Amino acid sequence: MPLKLHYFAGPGRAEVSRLLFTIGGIPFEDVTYTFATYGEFKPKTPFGQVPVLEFEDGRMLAQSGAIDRYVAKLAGLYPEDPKDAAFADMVVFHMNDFMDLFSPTWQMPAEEKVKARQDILAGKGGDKLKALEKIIEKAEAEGGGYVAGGKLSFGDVVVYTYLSGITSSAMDGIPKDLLNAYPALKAFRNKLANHPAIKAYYAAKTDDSRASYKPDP
Ligand SMILES: N[C@@H](CCC(=O)N[C@@H](CS)C(=O)NCC(=O)O)C(=O)O
Repeated sequence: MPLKLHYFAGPGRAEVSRLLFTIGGIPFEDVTYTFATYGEFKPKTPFGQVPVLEFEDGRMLAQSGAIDRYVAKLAGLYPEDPKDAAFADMVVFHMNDFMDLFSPTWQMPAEEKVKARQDILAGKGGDKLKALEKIIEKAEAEGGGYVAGGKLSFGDVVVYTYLSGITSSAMDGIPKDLLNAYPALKAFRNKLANHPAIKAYYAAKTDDSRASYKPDP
């Protein structure tokens, strides 16, 4: 029985785990909900939220950070060296901080949302992308092109997923060419998008929400 990953159909907070399973060649069941069907599953989850990873014995693991790290370990994508793991985590927490800046915008009316997101990118959000770009430039120059341990890890997959998601159709108000202002981030995202397993995964996806996850044209 494969592990079951429960979430909505869009990328959201389950996409990193989906990719880690895919890159690791680990079969899993991608159980997806609509807002209409989710209501029945919600009470079965530990915190009334998804994503949730369901084990063979029925136990449910919640919190995307815990699920991602567990799946990364299964897939051999969580660095074994504690220092490398800490540097991968550092980048992941930075990406979480970046996305958290946008949390208050989700419930805003359309016009206010667009303005708020543009303001974030002109301020703290842009600062965080610039800081990330320095890390990626250093990784390319000295770290074998990856954020930790000189090889692909869960940290890289998180950076790729968030950089792809920020310019997706789900993020109104963010210019779709945002990464043109951050050439190292653009090149890094495109490198990951061309990883054979990632590329094949998105080649099979036709939904609008995943168009920005594909390789650059
Ligand atoms: N910290 C949690 C947050 C989970 C979360 O906010 N899930 C949202 C979807 S992205 C959810 O379940 N919303 C529906 C609900 O709360 O009933 C995680 O990272 O897993």
